[in-house]
This record gives sequence, structure tokens and C-alpha cells, in this order.
Amino acid sequence: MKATGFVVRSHAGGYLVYASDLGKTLACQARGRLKKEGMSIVIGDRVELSEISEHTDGVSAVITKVCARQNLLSRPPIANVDQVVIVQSLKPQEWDPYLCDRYLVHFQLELRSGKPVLCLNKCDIASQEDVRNLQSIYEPLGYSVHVVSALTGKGVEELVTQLAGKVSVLAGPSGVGKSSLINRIAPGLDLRVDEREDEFGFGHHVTTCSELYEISIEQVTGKKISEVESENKYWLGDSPGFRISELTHPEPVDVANQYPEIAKLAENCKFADCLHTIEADCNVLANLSHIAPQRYKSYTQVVQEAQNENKLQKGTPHKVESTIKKVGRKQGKDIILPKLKGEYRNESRRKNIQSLKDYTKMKSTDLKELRNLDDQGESNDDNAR
Ligand SMILES: Nc1nc2c(ncn2[C@@H]2O[C@H](COP(=O)(O)OP(=O)(O)OP(=O)(O)O)[C@@H](O)[C@H]2O)c(=O)[nH]1
Ligand SMILES: [Mg+2]
Ligand SMILES: [Zn+2]
Repeated sequence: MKATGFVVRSHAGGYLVYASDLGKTLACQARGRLKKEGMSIVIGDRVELSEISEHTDGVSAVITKVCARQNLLSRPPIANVDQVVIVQSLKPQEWDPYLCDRYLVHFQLELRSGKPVLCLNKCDIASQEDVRNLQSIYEPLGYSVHVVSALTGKGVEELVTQLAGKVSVLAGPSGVGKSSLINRIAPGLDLRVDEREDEFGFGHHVTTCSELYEISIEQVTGKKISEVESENKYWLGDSPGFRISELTHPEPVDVANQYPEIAKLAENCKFADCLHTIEADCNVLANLSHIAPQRYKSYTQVVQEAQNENKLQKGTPHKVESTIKKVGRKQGKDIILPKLKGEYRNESRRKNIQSLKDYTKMKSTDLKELRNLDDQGESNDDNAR
């Protein structure tokens, strides 16, 4: 029996795959060949399944093929994502304009189709004025901004309508309330959240791996499925907060393209490679009063980081191992094979010959001792059999 499915969780022992045709979640292992070919399987991957078998504790299957991906996020590693919801905390001690923009830049680079959604959580402990101020900065730039509270439920229903019929992933620093939001949307999931005192909780990673959850609008709004017009099922992914050092760096000249207000002004700069920081005849510098100061500040920080990253890359020579190897020629053409991952390769012939040479160089007394040991080993093996 065969089926297709969609990976919702990846863990050390295998994968959980939701097979829509069976309406079930299956515990799966990847076929050995996929591992040998170095094929990674991440959550969100659409896969083909075979060897489906029922057990007392559930259904299992083998993943035989990973279908072509529409997209793949590197951090968190999730495939076929429709939208990323960047969650930030509005709590005064936690709100960081640089972090917010840094996440926007990362996900704009990772998922080039469509802008990320901005979800500002913990509005229950933020001032109305701060919230309005942030909305007035980000909404005119084309971002869909949701001001919510996982604690009180404020704004959560509006956020849910943004997710309908899509595969979305919540991403953001640790402690901003991603898992709390999913719990508010679908209380039955009861995800682990940071239960320690707020002051000590920030920055402590509670969620350790990503997972996709199937959620229905009915669960959230209480409306019967038939009352909800279009698609009423969607997938929502929780992901662990990650460090700034793990975020994607653009080329310094590409940073401006990630800031819509700067990209627009940059069209009229004199030099095509203008970084809009100190250059002459820079239209961005001439119009700084039209850019929110915190946005320009974060822009210069990201440019600086990108420059440092470039320097680091240039200063570190690294050898990239080829993924193919030539194994001879046939009819005037090279025979090329993919290189297996280290653990699947045979010992190289050179190494074998070298160890043989070492063997022949040994004194006859040492050799005798070694043969004795080998004989003992074999007889021990025989005993074991
Ligand atoms: N006041 C307030 N606190 C919240 C809200 N949402 C979450 N919190 C608190 O923020 C803390 C962190 O919440 P989590 O949901 O664990 O955060 P997370 O983003 O999933 O964190 P990681 O899993 O570590 O990435 C918890 O103590 C929550 O109770 C909110 O809307 N208002
Ligand atoms: Mg979490
Ligand atoms: Zn410029």
C-alpha cells in the first residue's frame, strides 16, 4: 500500500508524517537509499510512503521519496512554507527594534515570495502610544502588523484569519511567546512554555525543535466549519528562538533592498554601490528625516554586520569538498558518480595499501604475535556464533 504525506515533525528516531488520504499521522523511517544519497528530510516536506502497516500503538511507514520543494528555510529548517509570522515582544524590557528588523531581513532573504507578517505580542503590558507608534512605522512599509496578546487573547482571532488555508511558521527570539500564541489558538495542544518568572525567562530556550500543527478555524472562532467560507484548515509551525549569529547575512549593498523605505530613496543615489552611510550625493542621507530613526539605525547595524561577515569570509580560506567524483572514462566520456557521505564510503585504496605496507614492514616476531591475536579473535567470534 502506498500514500503521500507531509512531514510534521522530525526527531532522532524518525519522522511523523501526516497522510491526508488516510487522515492519520504515521511514524516513519527514511529508506536507507535516501540517507545514502545525502537527501535531507525536513518538516513541511511532501513525501511518498510505502510499507504502511498498522500496529497496536499506531501506523508506521517508510519514506521512499521526497518531492520537489517550493522553498526551504534554513533557519528554522522547514520546507514548503507559505508565510512566516515574525513574533516580537512588546514588553518594554524585551522590545528591540534592531532584533525586529534583523528578523525581517533574514526572512525576506529566506522566503523571497511575499513579505513576512509582523506579530507584536504581549500588548497587555505595552503602552498604547508605543503600539500606535510601531504600527505607524511598519504598516506604511507594506507589512501586515498584528498586535496581539497570547495572555488575554486580544487580536488573536484577526491573526488566525491571516493564517487560513496556509502553512505558516511562527519565528522570533526566545521568550517572545510563540508557543503561548499557539496554545491560545489551539489550547488542546498544550505546548510547553516558559513558566518561570518573567524577569528571568527571557532568552531561555523552551521549544527545542520545530513542529507543524494542524489547526481548524472552528477551534479558534467557535464557528461551525460550514459557516466558515473558504479554507478552514491550516498548518502552523512552532520553532525555537535562535541566535543572531545564525541569521542570514546579505551582501552590504543588498541590505538597502530589505528596507523598503531606503530602497525607494536609493533609486536616486549617484552611485549604484552606495551604502547610504557616508557617501556623497546620497539621496537616502539627504532624506533621513523621512525615515524612522530606529529603522535607519538598524539599517546601519545590519550593513556593518554584513561588512564584518564579508571580511571574515574572505579571511578564512576553506576547501569545499566536491559532491561528485570521476571514476574513469567510457567511450571518450568521464564516468562521474555522486560521492557518498563519509560514513558510507569504503576505505580508500591508498589507505588500504598503506596499511598493507605498514604490515609488511613489521618484524616477523610482531607479525607472529598479531596473527595469534587474529586467530584468537576469530575463535572468539566463532564461540559467539
Ligand atoms: N504578559 C504576557 N506574557 C506572555 C504573553 N505571551 C507569552 N508570555 C510569557 O512569555 C514567556 C515566554 O513564552 P513562550 O511561549 O515560552 O515563548 P517562546 O517564544 O515560545 O520561547 P522559546 O520556545 O524559548 O523560543 C512565558 O512566561 C509566557 O507566559 C503575553 O501575551 N503577555
Ligand atoms: Mg516556544
Ligand atoms: Zn545612497
